[in-house]
Amino acid sequence: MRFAIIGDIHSSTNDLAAVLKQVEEIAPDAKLVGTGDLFECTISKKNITDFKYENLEDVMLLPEGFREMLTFPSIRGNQEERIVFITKTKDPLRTELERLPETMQIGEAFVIHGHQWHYGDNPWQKLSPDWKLVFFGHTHRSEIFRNGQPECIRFGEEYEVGKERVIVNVGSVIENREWVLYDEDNGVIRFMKA
Ligand SMILES: [Mn+2]
Repeated sequence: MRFAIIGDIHSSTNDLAAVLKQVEEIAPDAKLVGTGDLFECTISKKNITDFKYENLEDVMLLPEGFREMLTFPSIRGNQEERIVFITKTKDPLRTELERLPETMQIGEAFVIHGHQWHYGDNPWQKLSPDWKLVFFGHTHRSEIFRNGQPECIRFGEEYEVGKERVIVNVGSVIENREWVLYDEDNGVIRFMKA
């Protein structure tokens, strides 16, 4: 099976449309998987108090037609966590966000947003040793680490996965229009940019 791994969309309709179009052209069979931060929270981290908002529109960007484009399963990012934390409403969207899992397994690989470790930490420090292949996002920068060593990113080229420990940052949809195609059967990934 092939997976198109996309995340850090931050409510950007145009960027998501461009990426989905490229996925459809290059890998129409691929299963879409989200790495979190689908939505943009408009209340910054430093402005969080005990106050609970009752309207989701007051704390997040919900452009027209955007939600309809989110047809794929996703884990949660720090944006979704913040939106849930600062709101109190029966809006079904809040319940949906609250229920997004923290991690997901796709084939042999694991998906996690990446805000769980502090900036500057080695991302693999806090990961289970059983997680040999990990996809994450959060920093909006495409990266690959093989046995802890960073490698140069070349878009469109294949990287072997499945033998050593490989940790992959899939980049961001917002602004960069980056995503990763994971071909489970052939044990390769490809960094993509629409
Ligand atoms: Mn994030």
